[in-house]
Amino acid sequence: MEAKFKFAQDLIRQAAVYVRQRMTEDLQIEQKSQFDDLVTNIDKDSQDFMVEAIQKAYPDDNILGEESELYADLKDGHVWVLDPIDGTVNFVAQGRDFAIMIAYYEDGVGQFGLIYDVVCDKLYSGGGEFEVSCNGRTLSPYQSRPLNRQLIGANGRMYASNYLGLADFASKVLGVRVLGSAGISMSRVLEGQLLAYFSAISPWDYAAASIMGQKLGYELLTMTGEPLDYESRQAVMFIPRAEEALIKRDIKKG
Ligand code: 2AM
Ligand code: CA
Repeated sequence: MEAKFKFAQDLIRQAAVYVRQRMTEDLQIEQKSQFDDLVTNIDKDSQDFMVEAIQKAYPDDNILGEESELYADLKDGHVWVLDPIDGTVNFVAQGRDFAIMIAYYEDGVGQFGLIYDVVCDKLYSGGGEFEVSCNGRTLSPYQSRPLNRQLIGANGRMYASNYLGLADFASKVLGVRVLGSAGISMSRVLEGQLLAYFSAISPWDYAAASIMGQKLGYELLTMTGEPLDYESRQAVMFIPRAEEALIKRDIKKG
């Protein structure tokens, strides 16, 4: 696994160099499911770049990627889960606060995850048999603090509509941050800077953070408290296991 983990770290750094080099080009922007669900030519090219490298190095492995027809079942053997740009709206509108993400599974068991904050040059990686670190600095497991001394991250629309009582819960914490990238938000949770993250996201948006979080005392559940299906887009919460009962008391069952 060591060699694969090293391969993934090298690959994500190369993909970041590739994206950074091309960021100044005129982007070709397309709308997917709705006006705020975007994809650019760089999302697609960055995914192709990673797919090509994985297929060359590991021809028998499967791929689940956001921007192509490569939709392997996450439980089907050796599977690479790719999000070539997480936070595409940030990428397009701000040129910052977007991430590249890779997760690797064997028979449905997460082996390691990587989140690369491209503009800040911060690589979060680890999980499974590997320590979770950011640019070589080991991250500590969650340490409990009072809720009213912590921030949460959330999807702006879900917060604004008080989805399942999210805004009510948010009134008990120090504040809400809407960062626009699931990967960057969840990396802040892993750092202990955000207590939790609430959003409606897909496997490629949460796989890497979920694997790393397991190691540091976090878990990813649907907002109604069930395990995820690892297939569709779902309303999820990425929370410390130690605060699960407290959070579930406030986030209402659907
Ligand atoms: P993406 O940029 O890879 O699509 C924005 O709130 C966060 O939610 C981003 O991490 C975004 O990932 C994710 N997201 C998932 N599905 C989305 C959708 N249909 N529309 C907008 N953002 C989506
Ligand atoms: Ca994406």
